[in-house]
Amino acid sequence: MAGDLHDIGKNLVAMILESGGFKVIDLGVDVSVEKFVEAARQYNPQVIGMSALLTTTMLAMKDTIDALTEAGLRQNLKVIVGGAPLSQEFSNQIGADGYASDAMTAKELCEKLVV
Ligand code: B12
Repeated sequence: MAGDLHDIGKNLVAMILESGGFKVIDLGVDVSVEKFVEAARQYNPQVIGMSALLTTTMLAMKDTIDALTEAGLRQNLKVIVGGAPLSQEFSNQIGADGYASDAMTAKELCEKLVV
């Protein structure tokens, strides 16, 4: 997320997803709302995953989901979120399609969401 430089968890999730056969496009760290929207347009992904380790940066997740909806990109797109300060409850509150607390569960979640 914007302002967040933590990437160890994000990298683990990407690695486990790739090992599970998913093609992963890693946008890196400190990813702005605009960059997520631009990437959704460019790559037309089935799932977007957002990772936040700071309580301040997790707030940008809702802004990103709202911006994706406003851009008309939300219909066939699942949004999943994760990171140490998050919870299923927070995921529900911001209108995400799923939350996972670790990389293996993130892979299982993606498998469920893309069928
Ligand atoms: C390592 C670390 C750092 C490293 C990061 C190195 C790197 N390349 O990532 C460094 C030293 C750079 C760092 C910097 C800072 N950090 Co730091 N950091 C940590 C620490 C100790 C561990 C994080 C970590 O890597 N965990 C291991 C990984 C494997 O776990 P994870 O990230 O949670 O990921 C797993 C799951 O959450 C999930 N997951 C993660 N992402 C996603 C995404 C999706 C879609 C899904 C489904 C699942 C998922 O799967 C992952 C794998 O199992 C945490 C403490 C903690 N308990 O989390 C503090 C912590 C996150 N940091 C903190 C802080 C405050 C900072 C700094 C602001 C410190 C400072 N004053 O400079 C800066 C911020 C820099 C920035 N702008 O981002 C605080 C945040 C507090 C808060 N309330 O927000 C914490 C909680 C420490 C603390 N107790 O104070 N940090």
